[in-house]
Amino acid sequence: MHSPVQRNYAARAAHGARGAGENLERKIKRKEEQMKEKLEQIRAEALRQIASSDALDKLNEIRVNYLGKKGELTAVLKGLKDVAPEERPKVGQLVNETREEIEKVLDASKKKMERTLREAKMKAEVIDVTLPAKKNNVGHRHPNTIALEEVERIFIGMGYEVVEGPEVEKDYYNFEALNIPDGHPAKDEQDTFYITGDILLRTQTSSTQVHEMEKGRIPIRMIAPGRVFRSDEVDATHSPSFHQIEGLVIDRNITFADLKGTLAEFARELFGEKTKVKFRPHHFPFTEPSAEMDVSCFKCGGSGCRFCKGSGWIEILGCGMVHPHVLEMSGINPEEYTGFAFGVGLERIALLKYEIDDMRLLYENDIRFLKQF
Ligand code: 2NL
Repeated sequence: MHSPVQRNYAARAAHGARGAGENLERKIKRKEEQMKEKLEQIRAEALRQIASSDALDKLNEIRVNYLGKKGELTAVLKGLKDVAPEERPKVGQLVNETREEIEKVLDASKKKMERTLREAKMKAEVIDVTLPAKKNNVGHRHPNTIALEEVERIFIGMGYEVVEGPEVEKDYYNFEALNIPDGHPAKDEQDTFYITGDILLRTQTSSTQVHEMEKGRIPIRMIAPGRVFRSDEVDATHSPSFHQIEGLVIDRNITFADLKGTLAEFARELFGEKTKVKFRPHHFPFTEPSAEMDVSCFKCGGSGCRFCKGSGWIEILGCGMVHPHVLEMSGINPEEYTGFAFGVGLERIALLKYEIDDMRLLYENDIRFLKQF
């Protein structure tokens, strides 16, 4: 079907050879020339813009401006209706050729730009595998941990079990079951962190041992290491949270000689085989008799030095025979069984063993400090 306009052209062309038609023919010819010129302009301008664009967005913008639905070439195609029908295929082909050329140059330009970008990116991200590696800062066991593992190793070697228990305890397990009744000076409420009236943060790990005694599986040979809490001001030898290792042995015929032999062996393994021990009478509510054990100074061998403050001895732990009342409260018959117990501060062992003069260093976790042990 011919559109009305096309029919018009056809009619004019038919009369082309005659007088009136000649003018029209020239007009149409000129239109064709104009379009060719226009196309050449578009081509030149597009290629110029492509050549001078330096970003992918710009190329895309050019593509839309020239080749898009509302672009320059589409506009030219719309003008085709004013071209003589027999010239239209030629002009149409010219439009297509122009489109193809712009497209080709655009694609080539895009590829080149992408390659340049990729190369720049790879260059920027290049990894020099010959560079020396960054030093990996590996952690280090804490002096407390080293000391604890040493103590555990010694007691495990003597047939002891390591038992851990809760840090939050009932008043009963921390105090009463250990023969420390209300009003006893050892149960100073100022020194204990209470959570409620009868729930507290344990002040010693004996509570774990009371739980074991209640189970009634005898003999018992155990150590109970763990964190304990006391409302102390921080200084070189105190902290509100520190660690304790308690030990407990219960069986038939356990005597003070067993206590002495065991703890002397412990001291020799921990501080060296030449280490001597001595026991001084003491008092704890939960043991009877009670004692404190000193070890001969492992620095001077006992002759007296700065380390042992000239005495030749260093206080190391508290101990004693488990009080009959303590056994009884946990359901153990004191007529049938006896036992000994001891308690030692883990930080104290670490400070002594590694000659650290301030407990606060143990809690700062400065890797430069920790690495020395
Ligand atoms: C110290 C003293 C000690 C105990 C802890 C204990 C536990 C039970 C029964 C009897 Cl279940 N006694 N523990 C005994 C004597 C001393 O610790 O000065 N610790 C740092």
